Amino acid sequence: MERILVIGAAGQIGSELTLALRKVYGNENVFATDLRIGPKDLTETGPFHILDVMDDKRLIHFVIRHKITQIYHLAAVLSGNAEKLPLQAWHINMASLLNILDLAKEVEDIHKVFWPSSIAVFGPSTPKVNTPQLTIMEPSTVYGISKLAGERWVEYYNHKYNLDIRSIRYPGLISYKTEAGGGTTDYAVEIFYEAVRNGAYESFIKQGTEMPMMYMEDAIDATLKLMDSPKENLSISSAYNLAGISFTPEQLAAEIKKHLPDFKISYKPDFRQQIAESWPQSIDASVAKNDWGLNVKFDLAKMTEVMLSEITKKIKG
Ligand code: NAD
Ligand code: AKB
Repeated sequence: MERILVIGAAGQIGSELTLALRKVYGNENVFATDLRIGPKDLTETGPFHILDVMDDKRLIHFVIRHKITQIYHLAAVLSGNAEKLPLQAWHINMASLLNILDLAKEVEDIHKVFWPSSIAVFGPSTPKVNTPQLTIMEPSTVYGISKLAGERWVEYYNHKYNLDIRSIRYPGLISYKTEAGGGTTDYAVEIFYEAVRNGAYESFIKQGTEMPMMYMEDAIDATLKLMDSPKENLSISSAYNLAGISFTPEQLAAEIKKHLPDFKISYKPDFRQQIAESWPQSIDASVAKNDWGLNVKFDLAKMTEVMLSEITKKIKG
């Protein structure tokens, strides 16, 4: 029987991935943990504990006491926040991952780990269009450097200790349940809230800046598919490229206008513009498609329709 620990469960991905894992493995077998209390549907449908991933002693006690067999480690400082406190972000992102990798090495019951990487592993010298799985990687942000170093550590532990740690380079994720956690792609979530609340949005990303994105339902489906695949099908032992949809702020605004004709977008780029410009515009995910059947269902139109209708329900009741 699988017993799953989700770390960072109250965040944008964790608040949805935990519920999806509970559907598969049973509510009582999926332990949601975070530094902060999670939303009601997390705390009321299964175990929820306050746990700091940096506290390695409590972490190992928790894993042994609850007979954990799989870990999903989602806690991290994202790109925008990381630039404000680079050394702190580096420490949190790397020390937490190394805690988990070492736990997987030491505790025999743990037979699978998931840790997300990001399109932030790519940098200004990477080919921008249809970025291949294997290419130049010279990230210029502390977040990207930590994700690239993380990928190398994941591959090292997989090979050296014969472990099964799996990873995906998520693009910017778009969802309505939990607001985004301090990244560069957050504009593409904020825009929907502001469109519904005020009919207008001031974008911190400039017109013409195309970035790879994905609707959360597709990202959760991809994560479950990767984690469920037989190990022998996986040709990548670091992190898989993942691709959903690519768009610019004005393309997203035009799609929103189809539902809210008076919606207005304006532009006031900040420090995150430079981060966005260092990342790819689109990603080649053919290896993920071949190895474990990545299948994307949401295009820009379908995603916009769902986001607007769910956020309208959330805000206006
Ligand atoms: P988020 O910021 O929304 O959530 C992270 C959660 O981790 C938060 O709830 C936070 O309270 C918790 N946390 C922080 N420090 C902790 C600690 N010391 N101990 C325990 N919990 C702690 O982030 P997210 O968007 O859900 O991202 C999850 C993972 O996916 C991260 O590794 C991120 O880099 C990666 N990722 C996210 C995206 C995206 O668009 N959301 C894209 C690429 C990669
Ligand atoms: C961010 O913008 O930092 C994240 C990511 C793409 O990793 N959404």
